[in-house]
Amino acid sequence: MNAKNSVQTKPRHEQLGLSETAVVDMYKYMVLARKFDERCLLLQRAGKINFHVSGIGQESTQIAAAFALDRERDYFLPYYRDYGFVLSVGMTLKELMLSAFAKADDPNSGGRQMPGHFGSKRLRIVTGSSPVTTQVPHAVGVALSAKMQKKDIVSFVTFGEGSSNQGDFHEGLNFAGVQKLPVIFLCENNQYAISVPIKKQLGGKVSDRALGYGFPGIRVDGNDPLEVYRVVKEARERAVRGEGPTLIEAMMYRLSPHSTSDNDLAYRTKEEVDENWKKDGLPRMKTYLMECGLWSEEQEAALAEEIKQELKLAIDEAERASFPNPEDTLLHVYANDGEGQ
Ligand SMILES: Cc1ncc(C[n+]2csc(CCOP(=O)(O)OP(=O)(O)O)c2C)c(N)n1
Ligand SMILES: [Mg+2]
Repeated sequence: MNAKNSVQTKPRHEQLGLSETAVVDMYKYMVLARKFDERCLLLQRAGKINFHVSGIGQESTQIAAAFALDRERDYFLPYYRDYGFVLSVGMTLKELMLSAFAKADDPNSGGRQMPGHFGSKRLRIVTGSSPVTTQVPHAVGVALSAKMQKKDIVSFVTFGEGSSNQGDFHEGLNFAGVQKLPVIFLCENNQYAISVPIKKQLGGKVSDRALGYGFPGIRVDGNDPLEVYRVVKEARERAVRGEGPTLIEAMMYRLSPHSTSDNDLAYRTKEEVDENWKKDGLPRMKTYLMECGLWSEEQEAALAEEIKQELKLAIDEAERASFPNPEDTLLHVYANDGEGQ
């Protein structure tokens, strides 16, 4: 990612129609998501929260995608590593911490699902479930509804490359292709499905599968937020023009273990992980912004301090909040008054 292709040309974000504020905001969300994630790993090790599934290494794609969508109107079906995405569409640190601490006021599930199982009526984040890939046909259903109601919105769904081998993926993509639905399928290919490396998961490219369903499939460097932004923006424009779905495969690397219950060095080497840290999108974006004169070390330090304070506040509030009542266990499981509020 170079700031300028040549002396004469405009910086890349300007070529893409991104304002200076927007491109700086993208980076701020990248740092916010990273710091949130690192803190959750520490909170889990300290015994304060039970479990965390990290999105470290995937933030560049998640945040760029959010910026390319209509964050006020589109529908979102993110998966469990998408902290960067949900923060970018308006979920607050406090809401995420209430979820991490499994508290009653967690807007995602009232503290009843694992953290990372996002859901927010306010933010049009459709609630997800633990069986991977179920969100894909759900997203297709949302897109069908948008088409029937002639709304110029899209449904956006993410999933891992391991999940792209589930039947739900193929059924969802086929139906979306037949009906030319306004849906964007984003595969966050982090090269592992728990302990199974990409070589043992896929004989070809995930993006090539789109051909069989009759719509474009694009592979992109997931550590290059401006490129991801470009591709998702184009996919959105196609979708609202009525030209149907797009499958995007963003290449990245899962820099953390699968979850806090996993020891990744049982199946991959430290050298391999270290090698992939060199491709991390965060320092790349920082360098880009500095080359454009939009960012400085002073701003970096101020941002880090600001996030530290915000995290402290969110953690204090989440720690003090109440756990769900045991008698509310079946709330939202069976139909009852007041559901879906
Ligand atoms: C249907 C189903 N099968 C298995 C699992 C257990 N499981 C949870 S995450 C995961 C790996 C998914 O890999 P991938 O789709 O590449 O996503 P990643 O975790 O790498 O982001 C598996 C097998 C599950 N949750 N649901
Ligand atoms: Mg994966």
